Amino acid sequence: MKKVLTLFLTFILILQAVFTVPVQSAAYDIPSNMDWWADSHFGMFIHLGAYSYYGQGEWAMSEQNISKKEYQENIASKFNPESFDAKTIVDYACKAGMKYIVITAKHHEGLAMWDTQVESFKDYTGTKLFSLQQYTPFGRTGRDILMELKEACDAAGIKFGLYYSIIDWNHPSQETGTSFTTMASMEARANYIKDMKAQLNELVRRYNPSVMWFDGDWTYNNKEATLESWWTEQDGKDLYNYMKELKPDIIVNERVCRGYGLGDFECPEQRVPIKAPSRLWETCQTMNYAWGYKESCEKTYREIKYILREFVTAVSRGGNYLLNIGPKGDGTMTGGSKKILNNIGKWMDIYSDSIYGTVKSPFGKEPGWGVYTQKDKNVYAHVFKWSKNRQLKIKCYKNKKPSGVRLNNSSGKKLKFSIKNNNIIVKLPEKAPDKRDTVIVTEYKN
Ligand code: FHN
Repeated sequence: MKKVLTLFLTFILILQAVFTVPVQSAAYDIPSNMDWWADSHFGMFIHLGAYSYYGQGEWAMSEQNISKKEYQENIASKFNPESFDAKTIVDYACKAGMKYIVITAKHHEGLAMWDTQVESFKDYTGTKLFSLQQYTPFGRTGRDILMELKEACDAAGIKFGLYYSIIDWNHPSQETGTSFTTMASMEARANYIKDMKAQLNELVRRYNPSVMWFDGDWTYNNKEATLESWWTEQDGKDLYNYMKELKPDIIVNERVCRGYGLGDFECPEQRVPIKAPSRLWETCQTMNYAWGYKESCEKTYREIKYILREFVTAVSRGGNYLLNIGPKGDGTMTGGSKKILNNIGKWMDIYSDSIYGTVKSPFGKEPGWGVYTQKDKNVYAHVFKWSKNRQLKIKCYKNKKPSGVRLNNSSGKKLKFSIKNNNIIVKLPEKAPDKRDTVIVTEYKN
């Protein structure tokens, strides 16, 4: 009897598997602490530091060979982001449809954007802590930018994350080289790692970030190795474990030591990989070829349609998109970044259900006209190129006939279609409702 019952149940399960299509086919194994992250697909990156005051990008110190003394006396000591307005930034992020923000707590220049108490992070004279609060005129305000941003994120219901650079051009343990830092000794190395962890402890205790986004981890890649290539894969593993001890559900990127499959997600930079990584991933991107505020790049904002399509393409390949803004030295957002965020927001107001909670395209090959995303019983066709003959060929999902095809905008206009060789041939309206990306949804009943 037991055998018969088991057989019957197996038969029911098989029937279910065959006839229940399409269902949400999770593209990757998603641990529960990352559900929100994988569903949201869209976040804001903020690069803000003393380099924002200088206005020549966050690499200026290294690129222009500026000494620590010069950098700190002429640049960092004048950095005063007094017009930083967390609520405005969060409003822009939310209107654009972003669900999380990651801000630089410490970039390669070494300036801590919070009131760190870790003693070794002093300025070049060794007398003052090299932080926004202790070193810059902004300290007089008694404000805490990271806390303001965190609280604004909490109030808006979006997540808050912090960026932290492993290399540090200010810390006495390191000599600033080209894109690498040279560690002074094994003892200095051990002490720096200890102190870095103390800073991370401060950050987690104080701001309870949902994401910890590391960078500046590449010294191991230096051909002229410095002190056993000073930051190693093992250091990356230790750092990851340390972060999880501090906060078990924190999400940590792969740059605890990139290239070794560490961390919770992979981080391609300024590109959407053609072949999507085999685990969760996020690409970070600039709007204008600059991370930190760079005056000369204020004229080089990319066209919104390319940013939008890149974002959608990342999602269609199963990724997240972290789009950067580089506020000016006074902390205000640039006009160019506001415009782009507003424009993306207008598109998201109409089409965001083809983004949130979706998984990557169920079809291997991308069509010539755009890309696909998928959620539950819907397959979304993101049409970048509108065909002149008003016909669009969409693949049938699992060889099934869809129950309906419609424009995914507020009109919800049903579109006529026929099926040919496992393809849905859709009759398009004459004009694309959105030339950048019109979304057409194909729905399947079972
Ligand atoms: O060197 C940095 C750069 O300044 C910027 O912060 C980007 C953002 O991903 N990451 C580094 C290079 O990988």
